[in-house]
Amino acid sequence: MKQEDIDRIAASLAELKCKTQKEVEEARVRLLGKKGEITALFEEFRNIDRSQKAQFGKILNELKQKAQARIDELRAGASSEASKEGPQLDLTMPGDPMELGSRHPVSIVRQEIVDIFRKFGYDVAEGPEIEDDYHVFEALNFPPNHPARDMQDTFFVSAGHLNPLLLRTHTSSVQVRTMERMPVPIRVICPGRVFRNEAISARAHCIFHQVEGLYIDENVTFADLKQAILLFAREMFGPDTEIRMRPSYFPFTEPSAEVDVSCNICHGKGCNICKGTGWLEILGCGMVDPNVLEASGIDSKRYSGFAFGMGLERIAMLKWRVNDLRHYFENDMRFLRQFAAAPEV
Ligand code: 2U9
Repeated sequence: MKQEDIDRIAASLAELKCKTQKEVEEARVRLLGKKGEITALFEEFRNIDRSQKAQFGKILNELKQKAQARIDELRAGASSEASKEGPQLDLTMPGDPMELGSRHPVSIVRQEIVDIFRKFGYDVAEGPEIEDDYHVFEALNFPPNHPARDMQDTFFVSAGHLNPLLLRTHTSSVQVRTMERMPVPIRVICPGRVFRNEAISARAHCIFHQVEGLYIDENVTFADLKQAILLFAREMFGPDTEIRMRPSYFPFTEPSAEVDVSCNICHGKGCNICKGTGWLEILGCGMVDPNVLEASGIDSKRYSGFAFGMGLERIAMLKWRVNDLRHYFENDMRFLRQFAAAPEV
């Protein structure tokens, strides 16, 4: 190792000039890269006599630090010199477009349903997702040992006392709270998230969304219910839509029905969406059980009402022919981007 080599490199550092970032990088490689001049001196250093190690070690480390500092200095200068040479940034170029998000299919369907019922004169009400047993079950005429009250079906937040807290299994609790607070006549729809202790599959999820509706007044009949559902179905699925009602059972309505709409894909001929029947199930409904009215302080001799409920994921599946419910919860951009045509307003 020769002192003059070290001196030569040290002197060259002061002389070193670079205009562009590329030149700085080349200089760095020439000096400090794997095969650089300073790196080579460190290789040589390994073989020098022990007696000289302390002296050369110090000199070499200083040289390396100086070289690094000079490179850093040149790098900072190169960018400003480059901008002096001419504009690197063309301010007349169009900016990067802001990426717009898109509405989730469940939100799109919820908004459509809410808009339809708003037009019919319904108000929108919301309520807590963590509810008590009274508003989810007791006030809705669920018997004490109904299976929905079981741990297998409902997520409990606190158990063991008279009125445990739980995650609501339907938005009916919001209608109960509306009945407690608002005077009759009541016309309300309640969109919201609900929770059921179910195994996740293509057709079921432990979280999903509902819109439920309630109409209470004097002389409300099953004919009013049928007409309201028919008008809704025609607004939602097209003016040629027909409905049919099948008898059903819910603790909170009597009589109760499940409603199918005519399949707007095959128009009754039978396809794989309607499984060859020509009908698609979209909601459940019924006349509010007098016990439910009375539980919330409404005189069931004077007033009657109807109620209905639908699952939004199911309606969105029919609308866009989605075959697996899990797509709605996985936030896969390839799925969500397909609904980008309708930005949130
Ligand atoms: C009150 C009184 C009655 C709401 C109703 C249904 C029928 C129904 C299901 C549809 C699919 C739930 O999402 S789903 O699993 N709902 O079939 N819901 S009547 O009845 C009420 C609600 C509140 C005070």
